[in-house]
Parts: sequence; C-alpha cells; structure tokens
Amino acid sequence: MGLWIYLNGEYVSEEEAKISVFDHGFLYGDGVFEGIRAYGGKVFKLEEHLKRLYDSARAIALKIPLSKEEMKGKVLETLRRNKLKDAYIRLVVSRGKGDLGLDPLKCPHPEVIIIAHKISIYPKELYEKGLEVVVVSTRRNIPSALDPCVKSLNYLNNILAKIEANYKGVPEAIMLNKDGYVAECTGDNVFIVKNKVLITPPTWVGILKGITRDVVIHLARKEGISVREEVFTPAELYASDECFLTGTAAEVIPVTRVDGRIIGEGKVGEITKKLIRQFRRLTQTEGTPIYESQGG
Ligand code: PXG
Repeated sequence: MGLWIYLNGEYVSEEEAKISVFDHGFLYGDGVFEGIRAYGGKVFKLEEHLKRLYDSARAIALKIPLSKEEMKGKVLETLRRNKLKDAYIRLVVSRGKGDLGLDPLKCPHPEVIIIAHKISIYPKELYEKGLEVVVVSTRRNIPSALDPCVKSLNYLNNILAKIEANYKGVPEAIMLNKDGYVAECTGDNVFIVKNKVLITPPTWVGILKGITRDVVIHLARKEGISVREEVFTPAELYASDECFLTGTAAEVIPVTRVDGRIIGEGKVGEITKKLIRQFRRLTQTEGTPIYESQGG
C-alpha cells in the first residue's frame, strides 16, 4: 500500500501526487518547508514548526492559503490516513504554478503539500561513537542575500556543502559564515562544550533557528548547565571538550572528530550524554496527540 499525500486540499495517492513543471518551487526553489517528527503517536513541537513555516512564508511574501489551525488539522489527518505513529513529516508550500519568468505575481495559487513517511535515522552506533565531520569551503548564505533563518526551498547552498562532505567521506559538513565563524551544518545546528559551558552560535551569525536547538538550550539550562550564544572559530571548535549537532532528523548527535582533530577524548562527553538522554525523554512524553484516544 502506498502513501496518502495531502495536495492542495485533497488526499491523493503517491502516484497521483504530481505538481506542474511550471511550479515556481520546482523552477526556482521559490517556497518554504518544514521537517517535523512524530514519536509514539504524538507530534513533537508542532506549534513551533508551524510558527516557523508561517514566519518563513511571510519573509518571502508568500501567503499560505490555510490558517495555522487548519494546517495543524491537515498534518494530523495526513498522519491518521497513513496510520503512522512514528513519522517524519515534510510540509511544503511553494509559490505555485506561474509562467517561465521569475515574477511571483504570476503565481496566484500557492501549492500546499504534506508528506508523512516512516523515518530513516542515523545508525545507533553513531550516537555511541560520535560522527566525524569536516569544515567545508562553501560559506553559509549571507543574511543580506538570503537569510538562513528562512527555511526556503532553495537549499543549494547546503547541498554544495553536503557535496564537499560526501567527497571527504563524512556524513556532515560544518559551514562557516562569511567572516569565518562557525555557523551550522547542512541540516543541523552546532554546539560545543568548553570548560563545562555549552556554546552555540547566535542566530545573527546567519543560521536556521533550529527547534531542536531551542529545546536543547532549554533542557541544558534546566539541568543547571550554563549556556551561551556566542561566536566561535574552527580553531575553538577543534579545541572544544565536546561537540554535538541538533536537528529534527538527527535529534542530538555527538561529534568526535573534526577535520581529523579528535574532540575531547574522542568519546562522547558527559554533557552530551546527559542532553541526549533528556532530549529522548522529552520526545517520548511531550507532543500533540495524533489519535484522540491513545488506547487503540
Ligand atoms: N539548520 C538547517 C540549515 C536545517 O535545515 C536545522 C538546522 C535544524 O533545525 P530543527 O528545527 O530541525 O532542529 C535544519 C533542519 C533532513 C533535513 O531530512 C533536515 C532539515 C532540512 C532538510 C532536511 O535531515 N533541517
């Protein structure tokens, strides 16, 4: 049995879920998206993801043809139609069909697509051993050109960085901003620990304000760990005691090697371990229920 996809007000089969070759999301990357997770029948941080989607849309002057409340209903219904409890949800709003020119005024009907699918995650051993990453030469988009806080369909900047990581044979790339400060990864935010202080780049550096990032900052403060949003350089990253990445797909994942330098002792640090534990606990307990009664 295939998937049921929400496409502009209807639930259609995977085979029927088609968009026009004149869609500006396809032609120009003109649109916005979200990636959301459901754990054990509950959607994690749904309101926060919807808020970011609508903020991203506003930033690019894209009017989403559904209210946030309606969108929430459609996300939950898509999960129910696919009988999913643990899932990855991809919400896409594109500018819609226009002509071959750039002009968004020629696109009167934005397209809304919701795909709910089984999740594919990093292998379990990487959470125990940690990832190897590299700092790549592709710089993160400058905010004055295309602000990384907008989760737009234009991900070529990140894909170019991912190509560099692939070429080096590692699963993730650390991107710097134009001034050489650590910004973020291709689909994750970055944290380091130095002298028991948790440090992550501030949003003005030019990063996506990750929802997992916000959750981790909150969890750390609750644990009594001091957290600072501060810039740091690759050299400071190499000399850190611990390093991890955060994202909806990866959750909290340790990094133990950067550009061949061993981080800390080369094993997953204590603060990282604690935050992985606390984050997992939260995903199991909090969230918007998909099914009214969780019994059946
Ligand atoms: N930075 C960027 C550039 C992202 O795209 C994050 C950080 C983490 O944000 P959240 O809110 O998820 O904590 C993202 C998230 C995927 C995938 O399937 C993930 C993202 C984008 C595209 C694909 O792994 N992004």
